[in-house]
Amino acid sequence: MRNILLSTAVLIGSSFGAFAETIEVEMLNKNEAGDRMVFSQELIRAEVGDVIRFVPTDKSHNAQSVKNALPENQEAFKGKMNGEVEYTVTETGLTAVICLPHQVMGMVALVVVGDDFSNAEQILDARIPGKGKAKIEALVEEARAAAPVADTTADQNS
Ligand SMILES: [Cu+2]
Repeated sequence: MRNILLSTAVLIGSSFGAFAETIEVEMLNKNEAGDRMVFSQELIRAEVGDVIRFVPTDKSHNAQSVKNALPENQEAFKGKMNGEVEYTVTETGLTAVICLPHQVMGMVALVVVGDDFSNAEQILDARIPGKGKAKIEALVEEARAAAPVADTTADQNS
């Protein structure tokens, strides 16, 4: 089993040409801009193989995925209140992340992997209440706007 895991890791590493990273995201009562109840990063760019670690810097928060708002075959996650939790990225696509008690106040984040927006509609249809919904919509839009446009002229010019 261990060998299988190791070779899978090698395959992932070689096909994406980068070392897996750990990305730390803090759960905060207030960020530097003065926004209350927020994740320190709201648009989280990651690659397959990366680990996103949600850290309870302030109390009374958690981090978890939302039903039907993550890539197919990607394992969901749910951190405990005041608990650190890691989300290991295995699939490309979008993942909505919420803090359960504060999603209504907009404490949400969007994980973007591989500039794959194929599940954007599911993310936008996910059941997220209050300001969380509007922020997820804004984050999807922001991520899309910043995504590199497929360069169809590359072959012709070379
Ligand atoms: Cu919270």
